[in-house]
Amino acid sequence: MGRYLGIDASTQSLTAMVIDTDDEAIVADASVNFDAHFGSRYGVSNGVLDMGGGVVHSAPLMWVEALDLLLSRLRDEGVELGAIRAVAGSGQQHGTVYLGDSAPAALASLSGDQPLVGQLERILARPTAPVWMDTSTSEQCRQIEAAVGGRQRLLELTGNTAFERFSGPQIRKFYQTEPEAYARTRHICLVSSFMASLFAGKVVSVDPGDGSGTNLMDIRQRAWSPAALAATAPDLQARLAPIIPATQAAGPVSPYYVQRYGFAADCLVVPFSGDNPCSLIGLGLVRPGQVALSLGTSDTLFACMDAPRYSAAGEGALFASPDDVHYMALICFLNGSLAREAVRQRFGMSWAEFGAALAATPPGNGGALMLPYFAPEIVPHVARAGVARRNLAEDDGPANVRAVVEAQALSSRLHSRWMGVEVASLSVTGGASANAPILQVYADVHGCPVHRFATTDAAALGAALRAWHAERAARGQPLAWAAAVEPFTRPVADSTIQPRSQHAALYSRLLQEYAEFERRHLDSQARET
Ligand code: XUL
Repeated sequence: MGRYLGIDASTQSLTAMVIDTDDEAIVADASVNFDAHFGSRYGVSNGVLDMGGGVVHSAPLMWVEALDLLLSRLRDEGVELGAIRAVAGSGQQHGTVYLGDSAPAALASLSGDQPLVGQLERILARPTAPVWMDTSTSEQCRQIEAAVGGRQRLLELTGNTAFERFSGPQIRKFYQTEPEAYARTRHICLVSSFMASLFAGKVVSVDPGDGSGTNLMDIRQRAWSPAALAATAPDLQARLAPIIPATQAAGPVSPYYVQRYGFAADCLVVPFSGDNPCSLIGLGLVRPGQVALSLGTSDTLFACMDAPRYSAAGEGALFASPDDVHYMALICFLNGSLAREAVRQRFGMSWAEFGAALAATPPGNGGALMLPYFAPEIVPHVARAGVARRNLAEDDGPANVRAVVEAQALSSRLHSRWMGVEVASLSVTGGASANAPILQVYADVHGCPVHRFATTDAAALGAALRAWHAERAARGQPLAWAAAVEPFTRPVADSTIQPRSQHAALYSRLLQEYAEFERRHLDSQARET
């Protein structure tokens, strides 16, 4: 029986998923919501502590407590934890956890008689951990970019310009504002490597997937970059264990899990990675050209790339894939369902009527175009909300429906060009993916088949699949990535929508027109500021 555990340490909850690779099925899952269980004790709301002024932290000891609660739930539900051969995990990206001198010994001597929290409450050199929602590090971002030789240099070196939410700027701010606590810090973990360390009973290194979200990793070498480390804080190298391959097990679980929960002594711990890199695997994107689009409040595009290409215009983030070979692009379009919903509500339509309006209007919309900035946009960067229309009457419901969806599909093609990826297939997830006419527009605009993909937690699934892949390699029976992901990432049956080749030329032309319309709009906004 091949059973593997994936843990997803996200912002608001800690989730476990157990897969059975013989049955090709998810056989158990459980989740602990931080607010519900620990909100009053740790003072968190939506899993975080909003300290004002853009400072947003969370509480590592809360995650420690949540881990015991999660595992006891699985055990009490009768999940046979002894059958699990390996565990891997996914963590919210970018957050940093600061451990003091006592951490290695405390982790190594965990006793199964007591819960984790009492045994680990003194290991932190800083009680709270800044997370990805922290926006208070703009100054540090500019300083790091300047110190490595400029924005472009940091981009070439690490794959990303300095982002407020990334780990390097967080570390620099800690060093600048709390130099004594920084001096007392022995190890800096990411959320992912901290959770892996709890399982392994020793400090587990960061993997390249999450390492690439730090502004500290040389994206080509998949190793810490001495120049980026030096630009961030003194003696940082000594506080970061070397980056390790994501596909190599870090060792067996700590005896704690054997004694307390009945794990097998030889159950392996595989390095945890970031939630987005794990989702790449959980969405089945292991070949260059495979792209997924999650249609949520915002639309997020994930792509597997063969080389570390980056967007000079800041149109997305570049991470290493935890398959240890490829790279991933992550692009967030803020006006996703937000914009579709605004149009639907404006014309009082149900989603079925929205789909019908789309199906009843012609591809290309008779030349009508919309720039759907119902809220400020991330990609392309639009600072102020404002919808622009061309040849489009504001009160024409069906034409506005087509215009918003075509704009989103065209924008996703236009602003993913930097990936240099020939999009071979598009897997669409999220609420709006149930709407076939929306998928038809994406198929026609991208000129590739679009599949509907049902997923509950791609990050936890990706983690479980990574556990399987690494355990097979450790046993000398390596498994190709495509074979590992295939049984768990099949598209919804009969959901594939083919592009209609008769519209290819129309959409190539429309793409140019849309790009021009957008460029003029952005230029005029820039002139106004
Ligand atoms: C990605 C990012 C978020 C976090 C939280 O860069 O900041 O997606 O990973 O989930």
